[in-house]
Amino acid sequence: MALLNILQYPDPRLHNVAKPVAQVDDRVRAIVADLFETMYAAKGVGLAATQVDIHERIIVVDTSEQRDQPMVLINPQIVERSADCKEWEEGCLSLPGVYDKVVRPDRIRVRALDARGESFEIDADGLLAVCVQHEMDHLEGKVFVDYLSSLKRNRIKARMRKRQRETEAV
Ligand code: K1U
Ligand code: ZN
Repeated sequence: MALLNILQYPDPRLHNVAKPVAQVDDRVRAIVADLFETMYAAKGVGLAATQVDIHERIIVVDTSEQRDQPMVLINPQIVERSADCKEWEEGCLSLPGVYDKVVRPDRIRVRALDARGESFEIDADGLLAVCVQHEMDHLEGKVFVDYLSSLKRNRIKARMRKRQRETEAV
């Protein structure tokens, strides 16, 4: 297992569109193990392969309080979404310290492959629904700040670039 580097916004690689996984094999399971290790170490509730510069459709989530309900979704697809939407304050491990409100469907049904390559479906609401949609956006090259106004996004971009310059100078 390995702790992977999380790309920081505005790294252009965060906008790559991930490719479907053709076969769930030991190579993919090794990526999944590294994603979980990286997500738990960073104290996140989710992580997409895109965020660690792997452009394949793999996400991991664990929204449980005890941090004991790991879930892997390979080639996830939303097969149903509720008409009613909800606003949540989102964060992202690729934008530490940045939080803002995003409106998304309140409930979703997702179909995906598990780590054995078997298809399953889940109904998600609350934080799990928000997190799965946020991670699926990463696979499309979309970051939550893309939902904000260009004024807000440009301010965030400038703040992140300044922070990166300061880190590099140390
Ligand atoms: O970077 C990521 O994609 C992970 C991200 C997932 C997420 C959290 C909350 C709303 C939407 C998406 C995080 O884990 S952010 C950091 C975090 O630990 C957290 C933030 C809010 C609630 C719970 C946890
Ligand atoms: Zn994120």
